[in-house]
Parts: sequence; structure tokens; C-alpha cells
Amino acid sequence: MICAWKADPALYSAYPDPRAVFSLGAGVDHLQPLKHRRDIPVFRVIDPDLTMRMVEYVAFAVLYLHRQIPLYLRHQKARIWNPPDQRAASHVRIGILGAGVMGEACGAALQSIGFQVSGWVRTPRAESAFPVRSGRDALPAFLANVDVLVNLLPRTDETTGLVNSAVFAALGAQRPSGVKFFVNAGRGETVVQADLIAALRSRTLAGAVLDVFTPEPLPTDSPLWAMDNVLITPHVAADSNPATIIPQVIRDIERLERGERVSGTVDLMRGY
Ligand code: NDP
Ligand code: OXD
Repeated sequence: MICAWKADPALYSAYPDPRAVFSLGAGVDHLQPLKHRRDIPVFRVIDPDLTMRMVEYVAFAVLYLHRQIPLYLRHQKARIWNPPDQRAASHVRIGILGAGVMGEACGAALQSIGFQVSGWVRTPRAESAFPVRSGRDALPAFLANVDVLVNLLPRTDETTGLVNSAVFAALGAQRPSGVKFFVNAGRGETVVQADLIAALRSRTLAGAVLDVFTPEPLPTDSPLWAMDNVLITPHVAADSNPATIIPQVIRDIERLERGERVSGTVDLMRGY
């Protein structure tokens, strides 16, 4: 069995017939070399510690933008005391692109603060703490009711480049609030980075908190570094914690040995 995180693809040639492969994170895009090996069961981490780290990050990012912290940082530097208007959370619509394990938890946490939350997924959802739309056809209606777009999509063939200028332009169309924000903690490749930069420059997006990029590390000459309406973090939204993850992986391996079902099943052809 192989337990891996962004392993050198040579590993998979050196050990071509593992009984199972475990991703030591939530994402599985690093396992693309195994995409056509339908015979190998692949699992990924579903860990409450990892999920809560993402909840912390997304709650922080949304509140940072919503409570105008960049403005206060600028004012503090200039010793300016100038209280601006502040919207209530209940007037702000948060949209979670990719309301999966992490997105559901983030959405529920934001809802408990008072934000209006909705989500977008691939397959119809029977039950959720907040309204969830599914499928490409439902994307425009989802975006039309979003002021703060939180991207937690995995990188797959379908999601690569999905978040583009049309998506940014469509935000909030239903009841324009004038202020649109973007948070990305999913994968950089799901966003057309040039479109994101243009949207931030034109103030189509008032601000963004970004944890993931194409490529990573973000090159030092990327315009994103110097933008006053952008906060950059170096892919740290939710770090895998060996202390919580390793015992789970061991338990899952033992379950497999006994022929029992293991959660976190991945379909690499689907991409997540
Ligand atoms: P899940 O697999 O539980 O959720 C993924 C969600 O994305 C699902 O709701 C799925 O829909 C949706 N989705 C996938 N493809 C599409 C599509 N084509 N159209 C619409 N919706 C789609 O993953 P997690 O919530 O555990 O993790 C999400 C991602 O977060 C990871 O894949 C990883 O890329 C990223 N991540 C980033 C970290 C960081 O530190 N920045 C840390 C951990 C994860 P459906 O429900 O219908 O299947
Ligand atoms: C993950 C990550 O996918 O850390 O777990 O990005």
C-alpha cells in the first residue's frame, strides 16, 4: 500500500501494483499518474482536524474582507480615525463553489455567524444545512446570488479554468450589492489567474484572499503580490496534521485487510 503526498511519479513506476493508495491530504490531483489505473483503490483523508482548519481559514478570510480589515490597516498606518459604514452579515450572500466535506462545514460555520450561505456542487444534494445547486446549468443562478465567492473546488478536468472573468462578472447580478469578494482555498488551477488579476484591477472584485495559485510557489514577479486589495497566504489554509491523519490511515489499512468498507473513496477518472 502506498501513502503519499505529491510523491515523485517515479514511485508509481517503481511500485506498479499497490493494493491501495492513500492521499495524505484531501486533494488527489497529485495522484494523476494513476488516473488510468482503475484497478487500484484510491482513498483520501477526511479528517475533522483538517476540516476545522479550513473552517478557520475561510471564516477568517470572509470576516477579513467583510469587516474591511484592509481599510483599517491602511488607516492605522496613517493614524486615521474614520469609521466607515459596515453591512450586517445577514445582508451578505456567501457562495461556496464545491460544497463538499470542507465546503459544507465552512458554509455551516458562516451561516452560524449570520451570513446567507448557498453552495454549488456537481451532483444533486438531497440534504444540506443551506441551499445547494448542482451542475453547470445551475451555475449562473448560483452566482447571481453571491457577494462573496468561496472556491473549494478540487482540480479536475471539469473544474480547471472554471472560475474566469464571466464568473466574476456574474457575481451578485440578482441584487447587486456593489461589493464582490473572492476567496480561493481550493486549487489554483480552477481559476484563470489572468482573469482574476484583471477583475481585481478593474475592481469588479473589491478584494480577495488567496491561498492557492498557478504555479506554486507564486512567482515573485506575479502582479498579485503587489495588489493592495489582495491577501496572499502560501497554501496553508488546512495543513494535514500527521498526529490525526496517520492513526486514521492505519485504521483504514486495517479495515481494508479485514475486507471492510473504507471512507474517502476517490474516483481518479472523475478527479476527486
Ligand atoms: P470533497 O470531495 O468533499 O468536495 C469537493 C466538492 O466539489 C464536492 O461538493 C463536489 O461536488 C464539488 N465538485 C467537484 N467537481 C465539480 C464540478 N465539476 N462542478 C461542481 N462541483 C464540483 O473535497 P473536500 O471538501 O474535502 O476538499 C475540497 C478541496 O479543497 C480539495 O480537493 C483540495 O483541492 C482543497 N484543499 C485545499 C487545502 C489548502 O490548504 N488550501 C487543504 C485541503 C483541501 P459533489 O458533492 O456533487 O461531488
Ligand atoms: C490538501 C491540501 O489537499 O493541503 O489536503 O491542499
